[in-house]
Amino acid sequence: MAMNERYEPQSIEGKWQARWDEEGIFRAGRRPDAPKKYVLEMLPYPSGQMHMGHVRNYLIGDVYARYYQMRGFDVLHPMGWDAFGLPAENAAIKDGVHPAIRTRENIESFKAEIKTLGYSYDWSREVNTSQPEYYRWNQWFFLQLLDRGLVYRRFSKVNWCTGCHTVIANEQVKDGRCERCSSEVLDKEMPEWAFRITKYSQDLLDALPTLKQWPDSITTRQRDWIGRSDGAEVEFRVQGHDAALRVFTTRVDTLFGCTYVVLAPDHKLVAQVTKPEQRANVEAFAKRMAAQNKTERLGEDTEKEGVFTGAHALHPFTGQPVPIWIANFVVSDYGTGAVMSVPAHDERDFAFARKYSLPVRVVIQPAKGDKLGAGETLTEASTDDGVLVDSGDFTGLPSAEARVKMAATLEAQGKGKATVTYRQRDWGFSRQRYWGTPIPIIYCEKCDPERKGIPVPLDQLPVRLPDIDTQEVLTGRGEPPLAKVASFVNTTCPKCGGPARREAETMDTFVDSCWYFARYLSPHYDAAPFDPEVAKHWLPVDVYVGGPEHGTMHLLYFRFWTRIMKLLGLSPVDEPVTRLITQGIVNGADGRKMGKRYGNGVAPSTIVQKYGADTARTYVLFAGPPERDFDWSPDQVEGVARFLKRVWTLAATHHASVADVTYDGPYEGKALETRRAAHKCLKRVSEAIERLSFNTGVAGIMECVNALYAVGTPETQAEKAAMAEAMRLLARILTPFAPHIADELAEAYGSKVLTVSEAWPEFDPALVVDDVIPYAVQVNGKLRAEVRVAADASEADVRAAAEAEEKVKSALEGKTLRKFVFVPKRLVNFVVG
Ligand code: ANZ
Ligand code: ZN
Repeated sequence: MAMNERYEPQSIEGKWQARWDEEGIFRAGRRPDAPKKYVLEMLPYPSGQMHMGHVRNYLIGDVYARYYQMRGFDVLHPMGWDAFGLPAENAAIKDGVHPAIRTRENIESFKAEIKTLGYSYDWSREVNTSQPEYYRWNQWFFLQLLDRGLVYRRFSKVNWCTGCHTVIANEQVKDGRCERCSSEVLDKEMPEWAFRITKYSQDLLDALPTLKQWPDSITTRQRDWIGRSDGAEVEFRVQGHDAALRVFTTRVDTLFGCTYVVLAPDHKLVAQVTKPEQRANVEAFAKRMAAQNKTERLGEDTEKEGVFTGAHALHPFTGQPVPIWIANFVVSDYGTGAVMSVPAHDERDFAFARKYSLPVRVVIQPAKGDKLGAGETLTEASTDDGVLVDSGDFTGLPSAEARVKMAATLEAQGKGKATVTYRQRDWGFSRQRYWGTPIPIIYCEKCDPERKGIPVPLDQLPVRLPDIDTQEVLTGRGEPPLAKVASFVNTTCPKCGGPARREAETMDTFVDSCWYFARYLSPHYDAAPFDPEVAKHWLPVDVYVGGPEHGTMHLLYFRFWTRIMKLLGLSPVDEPVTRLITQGIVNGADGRKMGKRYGNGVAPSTIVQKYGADTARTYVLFAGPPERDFDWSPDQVEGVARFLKRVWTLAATHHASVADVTYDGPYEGKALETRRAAHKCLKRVSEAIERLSFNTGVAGIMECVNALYAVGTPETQAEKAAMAEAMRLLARILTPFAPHIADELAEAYGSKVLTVSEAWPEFDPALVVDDVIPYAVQVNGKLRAEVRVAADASEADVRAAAEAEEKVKSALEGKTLRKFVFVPKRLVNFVVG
């Protein structure tokens, strides 16, 4: 077949995409006996348009999917839609378009755009989380978890916007006011549904070291997020009350240095212990704290402040009374909501003690160096471990040992114990929103007067999201939207058959993304969320690609969920993903994150239309290592377009004379050079893909093409055969990056099959040994030795090799080096005096 002289991506790309579709080349399960690879990218929220971040995300997965397919694996590479969520609902509040309609339209246009880039998706497994076929399983999971005590209803503090009359997210609170309407935001106690993820905190933490192929930055963030803290609880009795308060401390060794204790302003003991003369003060302070946004209140730069309650607590060991304060820096939902303050050994406590003239008592002396003076003379807290002083029976013990002994003594006396506290909280997942999964709960006044909630029987799932009059229901204020839909909320009680009301709240969309990766395995299975037999084959996901911003929420939630799925006998594994790749940000040409905010966006469609998908793909992969950010460069896009044109021209120029040549060796001279260029490229690209360095892979192909141009027109049979071989190899090497041009070249050079179904070629080791160059080694211009080093060795490498030669060593001995001369690829000269 003759080759067009000009590279016209627009005329070939659609054709190959259609061929891939027709042949079903990306269907998983085509090689049932081959080992599997499950390659996955985080499923997108279908906003109207795809941006470069998406393009990059999917490309990283695509390179692996195609590469592994060529490596002989049975590859699963699916795509779907995180279709529920706020943006569609907020848009509906603005313009009245039903979220379902908008979402459907968005999916259509998003999908059409994705398709222009030639990704290797198995579309037969497409999943849409807003379909009852999908979300009914969210409801099923909810009921299973409820059964096992892993879902519960709790009261918790939420941000309540006094203008919108609704709960808003932390991110929507700006300086204590609502981002949308600027009204005041208050902390409010509201009932909500929560998953008991903290039951798995330790397990999620313990398994982090097994995630060997996750970026350290992500596992570190998860470790911090879970925030295990080993310490002790210590009980202080309240003077004159039949009450006790418990503090949590990580430094029980400093217990004798405690000179006051502090309760959170909303601690339940505050009202009980506060003395009448302090009540007004305390109440005013607590009220001010309640009105303050928590993140602000706890900010590092926020001035520490508090008030005395008038009450005293009794030190558990000495019986001495210490004053009880309340202060802004103690939070009620960490530890026990109360702290023992040790100003001599804690910076925060020290500043507070100085501010309010509270005593400072030194109980830890540094193990080495200067001793601390009396508490009154300190200018700062001494926070390191050391040796205990003035600490009763524990005096003289090192801190670490004291912690163990003091906790044991407290426990023996019934005054405390060693404990572990976690920063991680349970996952509150109910939302006052319409566009999400209805929570399958019914409230019946007769059977359930406490409003605990009666589960919807399993055979009544799915609880379908009702159609609504958008204008009437989605107002953005007041009750959850579903509460306004009478046909939905009014139902009958599953227990007594009497009138009852449905739960009007819906689930956080993070529930949807907890298990979608398993739904792809059997997307239409209707006996369970997915077929556990099929899951045995495909799980875990081998490669997962997504943004690092999901380090804690999604990536922690789905690890939790995978454990749940194991518990339910569905998942064969505890951990969902073996290798995690977090891609860097695509910045605009101005170095700022590409997007609407800075008006520096480049639409993928314009690049595809102007240069073709292969250029868009190759450029994005070439622009930097997948995990690093890069700045968009129009010049580099042009450069990559020119490179692909050069590939084409090379192939087209030699096509007529070399494509049909048969020859059986030997190869030398130019022919050998041609083969060496191709095989070295193959080696380099294979290694680059394995170690996630796609940019150097592309660079390797560019160099190879330059080398093939440099050898000139093939003349002998050997040269022609070598060139034809190089072109065939090049086509296959290009497949993960620029698959359309790859298939076109392969076909022109005689291939009858799609490149992705061909094996990834093996390089010939004999052809990739690096060239070795001899260097003359001189001392003061006189030849002393010759060293042979790799052609690309650096000056330092050559010098080191030269200095290692015996003859050179002795010539340099006792002399002072004045100068070192380096002539690349020829000689080095040591000038000594
Ligand atoms: C006495 C003490 C002495 C403390 C000392 C530290 C140093 P992490 O490591 O983050 O767990 N704390 C405990 N509960 C608190 C709460 N609800 N709000 C604010 N602070 C709280 O921190 C544990 C330490 O934070 C605890 O140890 C306690 O102060 C404080 F030389 O107790 B420490
Ligand atoms: Zn009832």
